[in-house]
Amino acid sequence: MSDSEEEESPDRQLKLVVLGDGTAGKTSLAMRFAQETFGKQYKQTIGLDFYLKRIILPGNLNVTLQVWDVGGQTIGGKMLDKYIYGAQGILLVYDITNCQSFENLEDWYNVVKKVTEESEMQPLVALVGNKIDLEHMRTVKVDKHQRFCQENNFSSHFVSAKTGDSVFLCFQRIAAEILGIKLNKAEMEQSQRVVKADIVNYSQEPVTRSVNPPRSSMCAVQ
Ligand SMILES: Nc1nc2c(ncn2[C@@H]2O[C@H](COP(=O)(O)OP(=O)(O)OP(=O)(O)O)[C@@H](O)[C@H]2O)c(=O)[nH]1
Ligand SMILES: [Mg+2]
Repeated sequence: MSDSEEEESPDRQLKLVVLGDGTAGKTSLAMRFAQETFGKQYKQTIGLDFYLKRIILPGNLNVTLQVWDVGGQTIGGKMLDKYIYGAQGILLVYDITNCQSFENLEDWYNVVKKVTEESEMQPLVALVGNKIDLEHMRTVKVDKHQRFCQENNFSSHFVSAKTGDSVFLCFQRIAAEILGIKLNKAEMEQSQRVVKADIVNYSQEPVTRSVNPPRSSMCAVQ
């Protein structure tokens, strides 16, 4: 028996970089995805954190996702370019109840464009509206989100790191898209069901925000 019959194909590795303002929920999203946990207490990310998660895509393809969770305060800092460099996927995350966090994604995206303009491989960029459990407090209209996606060819996602709603699906879709794999409806529904089964009684308390003062005055209440 030859070795090749026994060997599994090696895992594909993808570098995904999660960007966006402080308190948008980047760490919560990464932790929900990689560890299936959520903490209500805000703990600011200083610099960078990493998470690893192995997923299986259709065709029995093992993919290890390296999630680079970048602190919201790194914008304007020297290290941000280095964090973004070599990413196959960028998640631009905002809080649907905080329109400033949406408006400021323009600045984050400008840094991404600057870092990747010279490189041959362009990363997939995903726009992720987080905190959809707080739909009643939404200030960023879905229209605005869709327009931003269409104008820049982003893939579009709405999630709740708190309840887990669509979190696995979001990462799965991004990985599949990067690797050129088409997910069928049944596969997408399946991953949504897996996550929904985890949902337990989280109370809906408003989140306090104390960081990221406005960088633009475009943020009118909708
Ligand atoms: N209701 C609700 N709260 C959330 C959700 N995601 C995150 N939060 C809360 O929002 C706050 C900020 O979340 P973090 O994940 O720490 O935010 P961050 O984007 O990593 O912030 P920085 O590390 O400063 O860049 C915390 O209190 C979280 O519990 C969500 O989906 N729904
Ligand atoms: Mg964080």
